[in-house]
Amino acid sequence: MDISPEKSLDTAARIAAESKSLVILTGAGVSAESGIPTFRGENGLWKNYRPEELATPEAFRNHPALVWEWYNFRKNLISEKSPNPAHYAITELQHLLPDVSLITQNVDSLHNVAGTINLIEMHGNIFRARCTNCGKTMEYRRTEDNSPVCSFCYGALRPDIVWFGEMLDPVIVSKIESVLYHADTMIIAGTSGAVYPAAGYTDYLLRRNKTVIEINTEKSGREAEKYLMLTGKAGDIFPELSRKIKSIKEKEV
Ligand code: BJW
Repeated sequence: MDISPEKSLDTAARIAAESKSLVILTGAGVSAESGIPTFRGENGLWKNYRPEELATPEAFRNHPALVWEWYNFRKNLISEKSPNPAHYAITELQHLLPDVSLITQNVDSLHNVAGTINLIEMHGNIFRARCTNCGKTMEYRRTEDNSPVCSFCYGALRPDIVWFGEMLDPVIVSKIESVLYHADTMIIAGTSGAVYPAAGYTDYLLRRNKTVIEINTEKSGREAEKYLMLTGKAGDIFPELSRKIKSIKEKEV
């Protein structure tokens, strides 16, 4: 049976309001309404740039200046952007519900700027760099230099981003595992589910009979008893969800 979008939102709000431990997984679609391009799709970054030429350790080994040029371009673009209503509504959910963790694949820092806590940036952060020699990580906002070096050991710096073929930081992995293990509900938003390991998290929860609510402008086509699709923009749906949860909580007291 097809239920109306409004009914789905009511159902999602009721489920989230009852959640003891909610995990939210976000992707590039959540920052799209801030004016940051997604990776895949019509206007996606990968339409004009090949991932293997820019987002792999081999690319950096072979053409470090080209890779830095691309990251400097994106840093300049991102630093002019602000969080949108989806980012703020997620922070609001953390005030309404007992336990809300956020795992983001985004590297743009916008969840941070919106004040979200319990935040796991699984693919790194574009405003950080890591030394390829001594391994130190540091905040790195400069965008002028296409061959920056470490101020401690003069080794070459690289963006502190997880590229294709690279393992995630084991500390981050164990935090993610713990959050996913304890969650009774997951909201997955603005991600195509094309990249692992994040793409496997939905099934991990569904296999354990937990509820998954997806927010995306495109229907996923996924079918499962405890899976609910909310089709639309994250910047419209998250604030509406938050309003509905607030009203449920107010009626409870
Ligand atoms: C909206 C919207 C709006 C739009 N509102 N929605 C298992 C099987 C096969 C392969 C692998 C596997 N395990 C690992 C791999 C290899 C690889 C991988 O997954 N490859 C796939 C392509 C198949 N994974 C890795 O290499 C990972 N490492 C790893 O697992 O190590 C162990 C290992 C290695 C090798 C082999 C086996 C094991 C690391 C992945 C790192 C990904 N890094 C990137 C690039 C960083 C570069 C940078 O940012 O500068 O991270 S890839 C890129 O994709 C970026 C994103 O975080 C990530 C996910 O993209 P996302 O967020 O989903 O964006 P889009 O554009 O795809 O989707 C946007 C969505 O939003 C769409 O659905 C829209 O409809 C929607 N939308 N507007 C709501 N307003």
